[in-house]
Amino acid sequence: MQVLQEERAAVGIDLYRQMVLIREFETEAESQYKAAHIGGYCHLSSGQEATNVGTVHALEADDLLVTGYRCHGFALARGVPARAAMAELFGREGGCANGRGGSMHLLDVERGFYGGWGIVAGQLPIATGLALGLVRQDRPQAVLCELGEGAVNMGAWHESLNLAAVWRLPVVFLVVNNGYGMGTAVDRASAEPDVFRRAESYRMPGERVDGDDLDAVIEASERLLSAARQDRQPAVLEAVTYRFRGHSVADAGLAYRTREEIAEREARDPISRVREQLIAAGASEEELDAVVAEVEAEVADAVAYAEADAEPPVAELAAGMHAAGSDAQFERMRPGSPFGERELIFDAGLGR
Ligand SMILES: Cc1ncc(C[n+]2csc(CCOP(=O)(O)OP(=O)(O)O)c2C)c(N)n1
Repeated sequence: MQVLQEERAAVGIDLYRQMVLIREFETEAESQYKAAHIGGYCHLSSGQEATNVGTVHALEADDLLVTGYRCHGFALARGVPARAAMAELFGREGGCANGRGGSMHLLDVERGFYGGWGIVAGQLPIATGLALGLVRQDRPQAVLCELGEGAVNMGAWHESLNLAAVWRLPVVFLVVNNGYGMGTAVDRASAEPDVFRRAESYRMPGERVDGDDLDAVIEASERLLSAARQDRQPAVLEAVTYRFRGHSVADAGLAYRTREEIAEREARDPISRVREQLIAAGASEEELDAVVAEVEAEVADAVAYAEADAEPPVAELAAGMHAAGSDAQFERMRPGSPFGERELIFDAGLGR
């Protein structure tokens, strides 16, 4: 395992810990949902952990992350505490969105995680706008925007990639291709099922990576994110992976795929793959078992925390939903205001 050899054993073990945390968290979330302790929808990332952890590992501390609704794994990899994530699933005050978002809308702005969005492709214009914001503030960071392969036929995909390319915005569009958008296989929904090739239409680099190969995910993500930071080069990264569970906890996931297909993919579990690599590189079974035990305790603690936490008071339901308006905001938008086009980013964007 490259990470293990090139960096330090501790890094490889930490990445393994994160992957195990995501799996344990999701397994527990499924039970809690089935016990009706979690409301709304609940989409699990089990099977996709190498993509979650590898892409987020490639982010710098000040980079920004935006995802779709299958967001628990990305949030945990970005460092959102398991307690805050579980409490959010439970709709509690101590949740990372103060109980207002739920499973699909995890949020942690301090860690540069701008959500968790429930509308398919709704996160793309937000990520593109964040990237524009970075440029206008002269900040040398990048945005990583996750979406499912089912989102690439939405208008927001075309509009966002087009603007990202025209304005040279520092954003990497990470398409997590887990084979199915709900129950529809990618080649039944997409005229070009090789999703990474779509980047060509916008004259930006597009790459496909084995999303279950942690090293490969880290390598491609680091390279594309550095090009975004250094040259404002937007890109598409398609990570091919598989979701072990149904579309959401409410879906058994068996109506549109066979048990054999699922078993075949589970046999190539990305977590076992990393574990084998760590053992081959010198880690001991006991050491890795201890990591699993620690994570199990962490997830049990997160559930206990969420159960004990209070629900947000109904009277404060709308707190944090709307920013306070200001007249100045509208003044700036008046026709002929000094906020004319020359103030926008076009000079900076096209001059390069
Ligand atoms: C605009 C919009 N249309 C439809 C839906 C219902 N919906 C929720 S998830 C989903 C499938 C998306 O699949 P994909 O983008 O591949 O992501 P995955 O679930 O595989 O992570 C659909 C159609 C929605 N949330 N938003």
